[in-house]
Amino acid sequence: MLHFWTANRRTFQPPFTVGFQPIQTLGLSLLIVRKKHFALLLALPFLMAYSSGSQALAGEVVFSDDFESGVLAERWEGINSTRPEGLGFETRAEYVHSGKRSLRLTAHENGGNASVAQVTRWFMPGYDRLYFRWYAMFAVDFDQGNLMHWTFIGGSRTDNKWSAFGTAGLRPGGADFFTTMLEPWRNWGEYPPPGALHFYTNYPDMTQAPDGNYWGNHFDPQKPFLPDRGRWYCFEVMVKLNTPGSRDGEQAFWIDGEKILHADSIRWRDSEVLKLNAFWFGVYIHKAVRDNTCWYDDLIISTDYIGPENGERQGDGK
Ligand SMILES: [Ca+2]
Repeated sequence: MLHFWTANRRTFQPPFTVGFQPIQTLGLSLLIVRKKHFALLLALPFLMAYSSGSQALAGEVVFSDDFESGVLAERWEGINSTRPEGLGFETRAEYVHSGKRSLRLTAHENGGNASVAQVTRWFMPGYDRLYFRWYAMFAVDFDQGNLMHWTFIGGSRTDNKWSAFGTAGLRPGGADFFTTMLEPWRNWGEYPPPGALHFYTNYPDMTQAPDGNYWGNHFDPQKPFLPDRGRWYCFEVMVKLNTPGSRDGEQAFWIDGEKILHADSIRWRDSEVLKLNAFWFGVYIHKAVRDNTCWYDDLIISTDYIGPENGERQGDGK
């Protein structure tokens, strides 16, 4: 059995482990998105903020979407799926978290080749710390096999929104990009689908893989969190960029208001030219032998902790 590789280059003892997984096809997908939607992206507004419902929030809302109105292209860019029916609004009540609609992403069966459904949002020039809160549910029959990608947070240059895209397998240089993804990880069959949630992260101090590439390093909580299929969860991710010249960056995630992982002492960048400025919902399956669906609802991106809608089991957000 293959196991991910534990890095030992870190100078502190974090409550998580770091490793890599060999993902070689994501960059191709990103390049396709880039070319296909470039004209559309240029036509969209610079920044749009939306109602975050009745929830009282401490921070500035950078973007929100409850998927209740309009069409996807009004608020999202990089709308991309292997089959046209692979994404859209869901109206069946059992697959809607709030109101009458949610977002459905299906990575369709593709003969064992890669399959994707995704929507992307930029917020240029960007921020130094953001919280990303959303609700999501994996289909009751979700089974990605081994490798997949899920939710992406990226940092591009403030003068080039594309610099974090098409970067799979590369080590960031400090002034070009960084990326982190919250995603389920099966650890080659150790965990039942969809798997244990962790970060898959490309940052300047990351560890090189034996094949010479820089596949995302894993940030795994010591106690794995295994979401059930067919159930809504509240997910929240925080990324705090470091001060250039210091290793004081962080990343953390919560599920249903409970903090699962908080990593610190991260160097994301060496220059202020990199900011947090890209996010996507995506289901990317590396070897798609069946259809795999996720539903999403009630996304809020804010400068401060958000927490679950009902206010129960609120984490400290720090
Ligand atoms: Ca909704």
